[in-house]
Amino acid sequence: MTDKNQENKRLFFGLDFSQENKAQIFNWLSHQVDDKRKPVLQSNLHLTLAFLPNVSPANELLLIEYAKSLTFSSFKLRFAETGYWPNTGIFFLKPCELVTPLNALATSIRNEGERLGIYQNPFDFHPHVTLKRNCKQQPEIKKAITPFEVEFKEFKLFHSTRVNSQLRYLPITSFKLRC
Ligand code: 2AM
Repeated sequence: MTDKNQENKRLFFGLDFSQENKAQIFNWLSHQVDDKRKPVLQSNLHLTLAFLPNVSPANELLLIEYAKSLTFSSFKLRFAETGYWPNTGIFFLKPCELVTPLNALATSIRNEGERLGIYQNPFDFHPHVTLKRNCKQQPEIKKAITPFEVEFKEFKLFHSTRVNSQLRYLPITSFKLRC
């Protein structure tokens, strides 16, 4: 029998939203955005810091130790704008500005993933919250989202996996940011 814990995993570090923020985003998405494509699962809403595919159990432990050792400060992000990438069809929500601690946090984890030989991301860090994928054109927005601000006091390591054939992002561990 295969031990699931011993298999390589598709992981990523990310920022999670409260249930309240997820419901707020989803409510706006369901009522004010006109597009045939289904949105991502409400519970899956997050902002990716570093994508780490095919991680061995040994490397997972090293990543957790590394994340625990980080001492970045908490930060606030304001969300009011959306965007669309035609090449991937991703429709997303994005923070209004790239704040320094967010960039520093994402850069150090991405660098560590690279140093461990897990993944070298060919793209710069573009913070975004994916709302829909595979949109053939930019979804029509009937009414802009009511701007909101979130203070992020922690980041998480997620396991991207299928549960009952549905893609789910399951938090493995949380790491505190300095208040
Ligand atoms: P996303 O950030 O655009 O939503 C788990 O798969 C997460 O990692 C998803 O949030 C996903 O996209 C992001 N992701 C998937 N493949 C990626 C890749 N090749 N490079 C960077 N991020 C990726």
